[in-house]
Amino acid sequence: MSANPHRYTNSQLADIFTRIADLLEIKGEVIYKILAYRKAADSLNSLDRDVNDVYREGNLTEIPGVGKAIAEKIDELLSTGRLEFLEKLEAEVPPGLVEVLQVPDLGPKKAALFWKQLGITNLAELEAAGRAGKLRSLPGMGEKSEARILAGIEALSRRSDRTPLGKAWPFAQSLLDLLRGVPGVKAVEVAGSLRRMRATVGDIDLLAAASDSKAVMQAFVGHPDVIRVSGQGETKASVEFSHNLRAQLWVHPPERFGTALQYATGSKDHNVRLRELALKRGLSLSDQAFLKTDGSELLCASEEQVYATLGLPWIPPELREDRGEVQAALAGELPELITRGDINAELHSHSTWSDGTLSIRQMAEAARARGLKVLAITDHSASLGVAGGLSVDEIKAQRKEIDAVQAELADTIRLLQGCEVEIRADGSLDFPDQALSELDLVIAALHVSLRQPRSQVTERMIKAIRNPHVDIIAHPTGRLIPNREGADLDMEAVLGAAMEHGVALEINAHPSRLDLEDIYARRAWQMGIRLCVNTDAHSASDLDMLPFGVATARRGWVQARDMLNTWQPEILLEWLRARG
Ligand code: DGT
Ligand code: CA
Repeated sequence: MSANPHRYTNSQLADIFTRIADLLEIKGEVIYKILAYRKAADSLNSLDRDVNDVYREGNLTEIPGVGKAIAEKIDELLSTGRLEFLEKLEAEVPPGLVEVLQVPDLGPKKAALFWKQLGITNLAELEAAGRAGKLRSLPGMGEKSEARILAGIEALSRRSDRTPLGKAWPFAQSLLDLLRGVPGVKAVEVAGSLRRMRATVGDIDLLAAASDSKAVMQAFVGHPDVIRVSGQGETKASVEFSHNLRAQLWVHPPERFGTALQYATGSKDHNVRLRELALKRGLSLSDQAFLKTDGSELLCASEEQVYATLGLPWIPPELREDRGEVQAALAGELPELITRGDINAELHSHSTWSDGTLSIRQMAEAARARGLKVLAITDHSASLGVAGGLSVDEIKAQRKEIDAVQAELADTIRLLQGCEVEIRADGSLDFPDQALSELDLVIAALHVSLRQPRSQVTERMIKAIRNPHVDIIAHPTGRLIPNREGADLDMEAVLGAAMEHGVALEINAHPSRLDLEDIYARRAWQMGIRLCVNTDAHSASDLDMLPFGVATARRGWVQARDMLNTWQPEILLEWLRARG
């Protein structure tokens, strides 16, 4: 079958629907339409197939969240390269307002207010209005919120152009698929910070093993989404895609692939350590081979051979940051890192009771289908109005539904009723102790007033940790990658309190969070603090974000035993019961 004339990647289509949702929201469209576009965007982002293939098969409406109206829009884009609906919308709502939404904590309502009251249509105009003190007198604004917006604009301009892991990873997989299909290619791998699973990456580094580099180079620079070829030699090429995404490909003969992959995976500092070890053995290690003192080369087809030549076991890429991994490897003390397969439980998820997209029953089935044995439904508490937080009465009603679904699903999965309880600005929790004590699991979280001064926000967090009903602190800093910095917590103090009160800390697996960060995860288990990794799922596909959280845990040297989610259900339940 022939390819459709206009190719879009899944994430490019998702971005278009997010843009539509943003514009509609600024316009003041009814919420369900906006949510439909956001849902379609989420779904496209987490789709495990190329949308162009699904389109050719005529199965667009089988993509979750893609109904007839959205399928027609995808059809129009893929067949014409344009979307009339979006063009009309952009004629109505200034498209520059979408970039205004990038300012931390500035939502569509505010953007609409600035536009309608002051005629502001882009970020530069917003900044000028803020500097002229024109924002403070608008309804719901004040001097403080004006200053916050200016600070937010400044933070945006400082923002690095790194790409979130959650965006780079699926795109890199699609590149790998393309390159694997090229005749003569023996192997293709991701390298660089992406293989090390850093939360953000500067670029996508790819490596191919092939005796002849021509065909694979051609396929790479000829990728339909490439907007610029920034460098091309015989064995190396660099390209740019839209959204400031850059990638480079090295091609090496198969017999040198191990050395090349090891070099390109880095990190630079890890490589420096390896070169030092090589020198001690009378070898010099380059990006291609070991060089012996007699001038002859020692080639390694696999990474294992590179490490073995240095007297080391293979070191998992997530550890290669020069944080003691080479010393540990020399001493035979590398940790046995946690894997996806160790995870039995999802302890943080949302249903339609608050802002999730699936019913409790649907969430339970989705979790079960992914091999989980325990699922905690932890909808938001009342004060998080934007997320449809639950009142104490609603929590009671929800318990009945959970019990009913549990009865239906019998022992195929164990359901827990929890709550993601808001830590209010003063550190008190949203629910009275009595209500908390009736839940199986209490997760406390910061969502609002994140910009409090360090001492205040730290004290607030510690107050929540001290509450005897709190079992887990969700996404501790509240950061959102790439746009929102987390709260300025004194992490030493927070970790100290978590240790003292036996509260577990979450590594939120969603690629826009990855919070707790790797270095604090490592510090936490060293202090004896329990960790857990949760997807914070609002949909079935969110559950598939788990590997990003597991990778962050691995970067923190976490082993299965450190993590609540790996425990057998009875042991986990016993731990929760004992905490009251
Ligand atoms: P990024 O892209 O900023 O997220 O970080 P990386 O680690 O992917 O770094 P990048 O893309 O500059 O280079 C990819 C790998 O190539 C890096 O991890 C190690 C290797 N590399 C690059 N430059 C050097 C160097 O000057 N010395 C050594 N030993 N290795 C290098
Ligand atoms: Ca890189």
